[in-house]
Amino acid sequence: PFLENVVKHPSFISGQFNTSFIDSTPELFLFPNRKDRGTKLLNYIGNVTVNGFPGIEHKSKPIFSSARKPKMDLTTQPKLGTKQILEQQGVEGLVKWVKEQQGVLLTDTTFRDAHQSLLATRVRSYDMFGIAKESSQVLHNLFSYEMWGGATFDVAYRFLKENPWDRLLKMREMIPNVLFQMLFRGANAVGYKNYPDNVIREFIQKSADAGIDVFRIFDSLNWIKGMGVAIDATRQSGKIAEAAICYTGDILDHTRTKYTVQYYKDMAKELEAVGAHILAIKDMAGLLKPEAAYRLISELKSTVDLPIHLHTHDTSGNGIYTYAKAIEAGVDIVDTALGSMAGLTSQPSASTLSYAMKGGSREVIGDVDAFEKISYYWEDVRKYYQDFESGMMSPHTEIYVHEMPGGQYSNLQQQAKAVGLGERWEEVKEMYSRVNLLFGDVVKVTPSSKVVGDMALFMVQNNLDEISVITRGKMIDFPDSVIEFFEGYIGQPFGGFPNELQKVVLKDRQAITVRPGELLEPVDFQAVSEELFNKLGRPVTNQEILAYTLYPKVFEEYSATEKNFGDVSVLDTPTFLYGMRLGEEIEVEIEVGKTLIIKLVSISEPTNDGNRIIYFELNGQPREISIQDMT
Ligand code: 3PY
Ligand code: ZN
Repeated sequence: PFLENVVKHPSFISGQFNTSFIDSTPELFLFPNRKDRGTKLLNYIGNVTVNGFPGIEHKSKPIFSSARKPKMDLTTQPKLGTKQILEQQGVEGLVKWVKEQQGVLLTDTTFRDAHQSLLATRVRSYDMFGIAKESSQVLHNLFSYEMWGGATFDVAYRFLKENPWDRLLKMREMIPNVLFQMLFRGANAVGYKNYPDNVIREFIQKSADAGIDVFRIFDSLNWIKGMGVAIDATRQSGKIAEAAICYTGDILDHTRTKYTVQYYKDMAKELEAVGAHILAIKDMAGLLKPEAAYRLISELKSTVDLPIHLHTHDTSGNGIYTYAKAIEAGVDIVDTALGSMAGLTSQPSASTLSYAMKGGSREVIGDVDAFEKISYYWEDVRKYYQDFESGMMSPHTEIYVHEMPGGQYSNLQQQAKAVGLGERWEEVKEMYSRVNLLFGDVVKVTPSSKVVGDMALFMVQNNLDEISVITRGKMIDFPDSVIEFFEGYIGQPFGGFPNELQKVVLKDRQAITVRPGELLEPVDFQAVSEELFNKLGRPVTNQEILAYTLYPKVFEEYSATEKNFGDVSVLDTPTFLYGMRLGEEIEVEIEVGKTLIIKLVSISEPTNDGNRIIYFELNGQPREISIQDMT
């Protein structure tokens, strides 16, 4: 272990050490406590069985049937796809190839936005790995998989207690033939606030190294200045910069004059000028109605020379119709999810769109039977996560009024429940649209949508309205995100801030009008690496340094869980979320070829100090674990 510590130490790796390195670097002698992995997992399982999992109703584990998978030979190489086009012909070659397609290309969002929008981002790597090879075999015609970024980075560490970088690396191994795409929030990276420029650059480079090919870059206020560094970093890394315009309002509603066709055309031209390889229209709330889609795509096609990639959410039920009109107008790529993970706040279904376009002049590129087969798997897996469903059962045209992004709906609902406003969800939604107007009609997408959501929760909770916010504002401590927004720390909204409200929120704070990245000191990664090394008492990777830089507290909590429970990502999802039933036996593959057999034998009544003894069998040997009952 000593040698391992030395060679993994950041100073050693960077060559910044001299002969006194060993004497002056006492951390080298901190050897990881290799507590037996089996015991750690028993602790996790015992704990979830007794105390439950946050957000899951605490009850005996339901019996789930195992997820259906298409039978196929997974040892044969999958067919070549867009990844090979990028490798062989470069970014320009790939862009040219996209433009030459007569049919419509698809991005599959099942691994990212679909579950972010339907299941509060809770789908675990385990379930993705379970179908990755099959997907690679039969979905080889996709333009890309959107499978990383957005909220998945944070949620993986925070709630799923797993490492999102491992997800990316393993998926890359299992899907070598199709481009991987991530959602990148411009200067906010995969977080909720602006980060220094060197963090943005480093994150993009490391994501590219780990397997991301297409970076969909947006700014939550459509502020192009907030996107420049990310676009440049993507180009530097040799990957595809897909710059996004976030769509809001309604271009065909002549009473809404802020976000017009001209506004979107101007933005598209600017994005082309700053180096976009592909233009995305990111309709994060599903507000782009069919006729508006036809008009917008037609206009953009004659404005820029870039392929156009359309993203929508099907909340209103109009998603397929919107795509059909966009396809008629010449859109190149659209985002869909597999049927069982599609619809409502998620993307429209790949198979539905394929059938809709059959026989026309522009068919969907892809095998509809393959979409169906892989969809069965997700239909079964989705059941594990039933407690994270939003409860939305049917199309909601009210989206055209509250304009809430699909990816936010189920998360904000969870947040509302967490602060005791579960019963007042209707009021929260209505307040969301009122806050939007109060803020001057802003683009709402992470993190600006979070600001609007936080303010809506805050106003409902404190019984505030538009007038009392201003009249009583001097006495009110507004949520931090709202203060940061009015300070200009997530960028400048189109048309500026509403002055009166800004003054009330900021009190004696000063607002900035420059790009926050110009003011933020670069992060000293060497110093962060040493800090983290000292905290964790073990060598750290560049990926961990980045995670800690973005989310210090979340990453520390994740590391503490990992220390106590080991790598819990190896557990199947029902066990991870519910623990085990009495008498149940499970198999856990902790590494290739190493499987643990775990049986839950019995659970004692609580002792005087509130602990329960859990009796397991681990590979046939009796094991006892004591767990504090916190229920
Ligand atoms: C995200 O930023 O996570 C989104 O999905 C925005 O739509
Ligand atoms: Zn989305």
